[in-house]
Amino acid sequence: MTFDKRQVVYQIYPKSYKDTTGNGVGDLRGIIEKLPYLQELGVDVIWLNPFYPSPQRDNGYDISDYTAVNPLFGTMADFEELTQAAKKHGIELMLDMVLNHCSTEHEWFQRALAGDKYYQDFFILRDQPTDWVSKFGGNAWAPFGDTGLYYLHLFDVTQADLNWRNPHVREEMFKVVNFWREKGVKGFRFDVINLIGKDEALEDCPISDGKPAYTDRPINHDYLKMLNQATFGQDQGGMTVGEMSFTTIPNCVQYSNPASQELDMVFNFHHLKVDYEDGQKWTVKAFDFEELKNLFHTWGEGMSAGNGWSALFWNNHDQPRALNRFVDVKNFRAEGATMLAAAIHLSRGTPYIYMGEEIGMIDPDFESMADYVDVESINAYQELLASGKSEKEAFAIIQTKSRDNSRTPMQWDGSEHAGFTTGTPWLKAGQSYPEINVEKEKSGKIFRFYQELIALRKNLPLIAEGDYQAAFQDSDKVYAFERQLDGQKLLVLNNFFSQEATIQLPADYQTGQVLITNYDGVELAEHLVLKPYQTLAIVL
Ligand code: TEU
Repeated sequence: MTFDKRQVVYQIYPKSYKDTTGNGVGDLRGIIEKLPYLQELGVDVIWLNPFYPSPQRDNGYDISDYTAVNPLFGTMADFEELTQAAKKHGIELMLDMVLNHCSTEHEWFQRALAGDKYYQDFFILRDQPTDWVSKFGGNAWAPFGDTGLYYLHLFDVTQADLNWRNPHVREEMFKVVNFWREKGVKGFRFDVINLIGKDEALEDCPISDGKPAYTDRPINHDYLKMLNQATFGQDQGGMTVGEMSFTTIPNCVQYSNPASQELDMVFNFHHLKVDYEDGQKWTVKAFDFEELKNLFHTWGEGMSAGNGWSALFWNNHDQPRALNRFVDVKNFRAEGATMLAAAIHLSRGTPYIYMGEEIGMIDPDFESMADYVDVESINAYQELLASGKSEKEAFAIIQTKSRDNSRTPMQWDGSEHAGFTTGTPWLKAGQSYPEINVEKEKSGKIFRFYQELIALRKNLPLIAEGDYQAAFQDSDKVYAFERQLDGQKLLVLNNFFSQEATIQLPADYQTGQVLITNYDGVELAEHLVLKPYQTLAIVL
């Protein structure tokens, strides 16, 4: 059975959600405590970022033991309790599987380093490095002890890429997934899963091609089919999503079309690069609306036509808050937050909400580099200085782009550290917490709007299942699309600007019914004026 398209996923960064022990780090019991809150919101699945034993060099994406709980976050008994308690609240868990690489502290790497040939074949070792660049800066190859060989690390030097060509590695990875399946887990998010299939002969990256030489290799699809068959493919229900780095529509159709028996859905990141100067992350640029609109349309239509399925999202633990990127947050925070929400929750795909998004959380306004913890940000700052930027310029870029922007503690109330911990938080809370927090939002508009959107998807098959078509493609302010199912139609209009925008509404929609909007007193008319950041959905 395929996954349930009415479902909505909520992402929790456990380290920053709720601390029940006072050690400044969020924990599994903190998530148990907040289950009633999540049920009230109406979400069906919670995706937990890695909570396994790890030196935390990349906040848990550097795993040293795949089948245990890091004592920082609690115990296996806490995890089992969380799974049971979540079910009682109608919520399933989705676990993060980091199968492309493991920590260099993992036993496999340690044994390999000590000379064990069996485990050396678990890693990608070469005597000649390629020119590949690590995503966290510098060359992607590091000396493998004193052997004269180099091991591949596409991420941090402490995250060694695993050799999926080795059947023993694949078996180990399948065992990991099955371990968690046996604990009752049916949801899996696979980290950078389109990077696991490396070519036999590794080659330098062609400079002209924006797509690295190790992404979406044909063999990657074979590995996903094997993973599916050996693990979650045997489950009823459940949900799987793959994180795809630098990917393409044809590949994503193949990854997620049910006929391929690979994954249920895919994340891609193209829409979150529309504020990159020349495709470079560590730059500051206003977002390009044309590019965003065109990307949404090409992906929406391409995935619809190919019967693929996308995970829809604005925020995650690797991205600065969308409100700071796409909205005049000083003047229109609530309008912008609700518009952004509708633009994906009414679209074709499965919506993901990143913790705090449902209360309109924003970037934290850190004042010094000392406030940042993220390895990527710290490396990038050094590289920016080395490239000739002044400290002030480099810091301004980190402030805008750092992954820590979304990793700050969840803002529960106006008390110290946003009600996240009674101790000292591992990462400072954002300065906005006295104003922006769950308690205050009870009388606000954003949380309620999310509740409505989640309920609509459950009640209207048109939203969950309908196909996707671009609408008003020429508009320079409004991102609009149509959904269709069995003769029923929905038009969704989203004004992405702080100025009004006019739309010539087709005759049939003038007499349609307003399904949802974020402003009061809407009258449908031929010349429809959308207010700043207005979203308006009309159903026929
Ligand atoms: O991220 C994959 C990835 O490609 C990142 O480089 C992402 O694009 C970047 O962080 C944005 O700046 C996944 C995880 O989500 C991330 O947290 C991990 O650090 C990374 O894999 C390595 O496991």
